[in-house]
Amino acid sequence: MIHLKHQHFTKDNLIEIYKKMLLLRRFEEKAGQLYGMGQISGFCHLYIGQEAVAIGVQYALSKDDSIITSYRDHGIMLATGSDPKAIMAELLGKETGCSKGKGGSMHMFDLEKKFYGGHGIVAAQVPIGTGIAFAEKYNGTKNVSVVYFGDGAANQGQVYESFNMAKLWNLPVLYIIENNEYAMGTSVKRASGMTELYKRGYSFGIPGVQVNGMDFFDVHTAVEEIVQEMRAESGPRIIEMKTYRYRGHSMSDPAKYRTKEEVALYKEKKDPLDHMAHYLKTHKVADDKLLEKIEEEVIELVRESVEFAQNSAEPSERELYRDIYV
Ligand SMILES: Cc1ncc(C[n+]2csc(CCOP(=O)(O)OP(=O)(O)O)c2C)c(N)n1
Ligand SMILES: [Mg+2]
Repeated sequence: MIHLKHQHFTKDNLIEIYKKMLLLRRFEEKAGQLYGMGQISGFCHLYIGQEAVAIGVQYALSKDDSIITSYRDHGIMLATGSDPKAIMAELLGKETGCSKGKGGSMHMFDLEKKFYGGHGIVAAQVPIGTGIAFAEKYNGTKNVSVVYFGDGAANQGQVYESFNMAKLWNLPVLYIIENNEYAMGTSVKRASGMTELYKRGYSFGIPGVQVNGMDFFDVHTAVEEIVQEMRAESGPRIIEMKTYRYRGHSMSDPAKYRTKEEVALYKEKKDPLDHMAHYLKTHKVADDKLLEKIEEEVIELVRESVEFAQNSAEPSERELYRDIYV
């Protein structure tokens, strides 16, 4: 008997999920191209390879749960259902961007989707997201605050101060550690004495699990189960997602710290989109023709977002003094 991983989902759901994953991939590829053409400036960190994490997490949440992450934020923000046009416009520094063209790649924000950024300081989002969980608990909601951070960020001190308070007050915070194997050019093994990052909360009393972050269903199942538990009994949890970034850390990355074979192994054997496409085909949810149609629709969506961004104006000089503290 074939074990169906998608029992929860209708055929239309599954197609929508695949389409979203593909949107993250094609959007980021386009962002990379526009960066190369000089249309995006500053830093730009692509999410390619990690799509199953953001989409798997998103489908297990309710619209009232909040999300916060690092500078590698475009994919996670797209996953929340935020408008690709406003994200692309932000990348191009235009006034129609989600942060009015003043935040750029690392500082995206969408209050309506409860997406609280986009943070450039490694691990800075961890105490902020823990504070959001505090607010949810204080207000008596059943909402969860999802806090993404990387394997590199997992070695920052503020993470552990946050863990302590999260457990002390049993805050509804779900820490998602995206272990993509590298922090800039440093592998986890070169930076961490103990590399099983899901265990990092144990001494604080926070349970943790490790999940294959290259598989949508694995991610979704784990998050759904844990979030259900958290709504019944508030308290922090950790999920370590084992994933991989295909591109360089940022846009200038000599990539001397890993072998071509290692990257090829993930792209060719473990790719989350290939896995999903294969699953859809073998379970007769989609055929090649439908997958091609989805591809065309996604490319059109990305094209429209680029057109919108390119045709938008730059922020006016007066904007320099708006929405700032000084
Ligand atoms: C406090 C601080 N230290 C150093 C940096 C420079 N820096 C930017 S990203 C990064 C690596 C973080 O890696 P990881 O947490 O694994 O996230 P990933 O980039 O893999 O998503 C570093 C050291 C920074 N932005 N902030
Ligand atoms: Mg990393």
